[in-house]
Order: sequence, then C-alpha cells, then structure tokens
Amino acid sequence: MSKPVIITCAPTGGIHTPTMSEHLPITPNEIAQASIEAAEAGASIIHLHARDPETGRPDPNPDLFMQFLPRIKQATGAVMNVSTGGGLGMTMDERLRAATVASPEMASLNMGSMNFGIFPLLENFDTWKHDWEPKFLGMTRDFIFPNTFATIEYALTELGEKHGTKFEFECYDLGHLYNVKWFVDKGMIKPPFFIQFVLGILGGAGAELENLQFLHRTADRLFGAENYEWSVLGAGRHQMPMATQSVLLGGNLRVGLEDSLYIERGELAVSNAQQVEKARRIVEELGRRVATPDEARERLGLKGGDKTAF
Ligand code: KMH
Ligand code: ZN
Repeated sequence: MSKPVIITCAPTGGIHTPTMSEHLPITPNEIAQASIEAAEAGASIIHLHARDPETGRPDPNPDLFMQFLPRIKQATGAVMNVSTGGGLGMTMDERLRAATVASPEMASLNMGSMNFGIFPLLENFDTWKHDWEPKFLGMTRDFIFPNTFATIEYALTELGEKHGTKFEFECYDLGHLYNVKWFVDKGMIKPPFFIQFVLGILGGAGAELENLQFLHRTADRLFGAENYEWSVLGAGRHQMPMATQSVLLGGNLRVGLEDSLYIERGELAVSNAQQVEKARRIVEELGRRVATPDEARERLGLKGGDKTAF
C-alpha cells in the first residue's frame, strides 16, 4: 500500500508578479488567508515567502513573515516551511534571515547554483502594474541563482544544527542529488530527509516523466528508499501532470500559485485552495489518501510545531 500523499502548498513564492494574476497573495493578511484555506483543503505543509505589501516585490523582511506565521499556526495544524530561496537577486544573508528568526519546522534549501530564467514571462504582458516587475524578470537572462557548497553548509549548520529545522531539499537536476549525497556522506544531512524534485524551470531539468523516473531511481540508489521522502513540483503548465505522475509513482506533491498561476489551460486559479482541492481529487481518484500534518511530521522527522519561535 502506498503511503498517504504529503501535499505541500506554496501560496505566493518569489517568481510570479502582481500583474500576472490578481489572485496572487501579496499582503501578510492575504498570505495568511490563502495558507489557511490551503491547509483546510488538505495541504499538510505550507511553503512560505513574503512580499512587500505595497509593491508585491519578494521581500526577505522577517517582520513580514512574523505577521502571517503565527496566524497560520493558530488556525491550522499545518507544518510551516520558510523559504531560503527567497527572491532572485537577494543575498544569502537576506534569504536566511526569516527562517533564522522564525526557527520553523522546515525551510527550503536549493541544492545547486544554476541559471534560473523567468524572462520568457516578459512576452505575455505589454503593461505592468509596477516598474520593478519587467526589470526583475528581465535580469534573469544574465543571472545565476547562487547556492554554493559554502552557503548550503552554512544553512545546514545555522538552521539545521542550531534550530533543528529540517529541509525541503530542492533539486532541479541530477547534479543536485549528488550535492545532497555529499552532505549525507559528511553526516550533515541525516535521514529521514525530504527531496523536492523541481521540474520545468528554464535552467533545470524539463518536466518530463522520464526525467522524474530517472531522478527518483537515482535518489533511491544514492540514499536508499527507506531514508528519504520525495515530492515533485512541476512549474507552470506542468504542475498537475507532474503531481499526478508523482501520485502514480508513490511520491508526494507540491502545488500553489508560486509554481503555477493556473487551474486549467488558459484559466487562472482563483485561489491556492482551488489547486489543493484539485490535487486532492487526483490523489483520491487514484486510490491514495492525503497525509495529515502529523503524519507528515512523523515521516519527515520534524521537531514539532511547539518548538518554533512564533
Ligand atoms: N520557486 C520554485 C521553483 C525556494 O523557495 O527555495 C523553487 C523554490 C525556491 O521554491
Ligand atoms: Zn519557494
């Protein structure tokens, strides 16, 4: 019997911009509301970024995170996962700040430096709500998303060792799995750990079933299937197809407006919960069930919601 499916929802992220969808949560209030609804719909983990409430620009300020983290915690049992990917162009210090202040059960950790091209989104719009949006997207033509061994080690020590925070290891390509393996061999990553395969980002592996199967097989070989949990996020139009493939292969899934603004081809999602509900229907139609937050905690070896700083 396959295990229950851990659904992660990433409600806002740092890639999409306000012009692209009026449903993208921006203010702490909107992010809290969207997260609570997503948890009620079946998400056991909420992956969080913050934005400047005026402009919608990704913002690393811990004060913003502290406006929504306690509210979500109070209203749901969900696991809070604070992004250390932040927004493209932030320093590593900025990216780690909110998680260091909040001491969450989970934080994301991107497992390799890479091209991260979101400039093709420029072609979809002629006018923008804010000046920063086209500049932000355009700069990714000549941008490397830095995640060096030194910065990964720093996050593993500062957050992992000192705060007991566990990670969503975001792996966009084969080499990233070998980077995880290097830290496993050093004893700095210990089972059970959580791998998020990120497919369909320009700069990483494409969102194709063969890639997912190969990455999954490689991870099983490197780590041993019993030592880790895995999940998939497909970017943009690949979101639900990749989620479905993961359910079929026995894995977990991530949805949310961070990864795709759509619910169907050409139809914007009106909320994060709408995507979670759809994912849940897929899970249940395919004969599995959705994991509760406590089941996720147990399988991922998390420290517990009572041990955070919010
Ligand atoms: N936006 C996703 C492609 C992070 O927050 O650490 C990757 C992500 C990065 O979730
Ligand atoms: Zn993220």
